[in-house]
Parts: sequence; structure tokens; C-alpha cells
Amino acid sequence: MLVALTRAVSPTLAECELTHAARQPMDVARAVAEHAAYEDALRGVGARVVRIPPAPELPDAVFVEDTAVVLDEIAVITRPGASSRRAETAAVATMLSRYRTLRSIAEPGTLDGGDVLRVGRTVYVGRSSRTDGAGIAQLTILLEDLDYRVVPVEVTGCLHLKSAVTEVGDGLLLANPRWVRPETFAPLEVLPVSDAEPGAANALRLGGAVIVPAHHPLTARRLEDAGLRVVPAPAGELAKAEGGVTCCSLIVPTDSLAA
Ligand code: CIR
Repeated sequence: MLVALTRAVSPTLAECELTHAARQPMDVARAVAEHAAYEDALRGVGARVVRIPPAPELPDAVFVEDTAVVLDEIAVITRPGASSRRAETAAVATMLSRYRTLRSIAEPGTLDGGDVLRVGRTVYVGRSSRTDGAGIAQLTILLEDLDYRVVPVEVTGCLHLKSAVTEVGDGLLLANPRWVRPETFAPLEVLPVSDAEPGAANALRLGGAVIVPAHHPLTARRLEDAGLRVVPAPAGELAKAEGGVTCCSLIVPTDSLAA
């Protein structure tokens, strides 16, 4: 059983943090519709969608991925790199405490969940404008007792590690090689995104399918050619806020719950 935690698009979305994208007018109603379609896609691949209470005054609250790292054994509540986002974590912690023992990243460290990519027992952590060495060091200490290997990864040109690379199949990553070095992940195989779609590496593998933004059809085709089942989800308005498909949910496998 998979639970997907989501949070409503805030009416203040247009005041979101932006790092690499220029601010553009945002249609919040369209973003709300995209988010509903995304939640339908999650349900379509077998997840039970559970909403964290909304935070209308927090522009980036919809991007719940950044507020926690959920593993089978524990969940780590992050300390987001953008100070405007730190108030997002309290309600997420309350919700996650239903499913996992919680740990947390403490001041002065910063870490965004979007920088954390787990592949088996290896946890790649992007060193980015949001995640610093102190945050990575804290996560390493928390996870080494659980037998995870934490591997710091340099990220350039994009917001988060998972803007540059995600896991789309067993032993198969999807990546933009201009933002992250594919050799870092050897022996995993790396499928490059289409050159015309630099932001397409952010895909969500769930329930035997891969959810991808509908505005990345060329990369979706590459995934299908690799034998993967692709589920497109409209995400153009959320992309203006630098959000993708991993960042709008926290995936919590519930069959691993401790008795
Ligand atoms: C931010 O800059 O924090 C938000 N506007 C976008 C966060 C996207 N998060 C993600 O990809 N994990």
C-alpha cells in the first residue's frame, strides 16, 4: 500500500521562491487544476492520496517533497534552505508522525527533500543552493546507523538533485547530463533527457509506472522506448514555480510500518 501525501496549491503561489526561472504571471486556478490531475494520476497508479492541511499563506506549500525525506525505517523532517519555506514543516511532521518515527535536520544545517534520491540502500544528496554540507553531514549520521550509504553529489544549473536525475526503473536513472555527472551513479544506467527538454529528468516512478509532465513528450517517448509505462500529467503552471512531479508529493509505503 502506498500513501501519497499532498498539500493544496496556495492562493499565494505567485509569490513562490524562484532560483533559476524568471518570474512569470501565474494562473493559480490552472495550477489547482493541474494539481488535481496530478492527484488523479497518483490514484491511477495505485496510491491513496492523503492531504496535509493547507497553508494558504505559504506560497510553496504544495511542494511537500522538500519538507521531509521518507524512508522505510524513519522520516527526516528537513530544514529547507529557503527561510520562507521553514514554516511548512510543522504540519508535515504532524502528518508523517502517523506513519514513521521522526528525526529532523537542525540549525544551522539546511536540506531540501528535492535534493535526496534514494536508490536501494544508497542515498544520493545534492549539494545545491538549498542543501549545504552541514545538512548533508546530519543526514549522513542519521542514516548510517540504518545501513544507508550517503553519497554527496554536486549539482549545477538547476534547483535540486532531483531536477537533474531521478530513478525510473530498476537500475535505470533519467538525467540531464549538463546538470549532474552520470558517472557519479555508476554502475547504474543513465538515460539522458531530450536536449530540447532540459527540465525533463524530474519523473516520479510509482506503482509500476512513471509519471512525467505532459510538456516533456520527447523524453516521455524515450522512456516508453525503454519499455516503461508512462503516465503524463499536466504541470506547466507549476513548472513556472520551478516545481515538477516529484515535488508535489511525499510517498509513504505503508506496508513497511513497524507493528
Ligand atoms: C522553491 O523554489 O522552493 C519552489 N518554488 C519550488 C520547489 C520545487 N521542489 C522540488 O522540485 N522538490
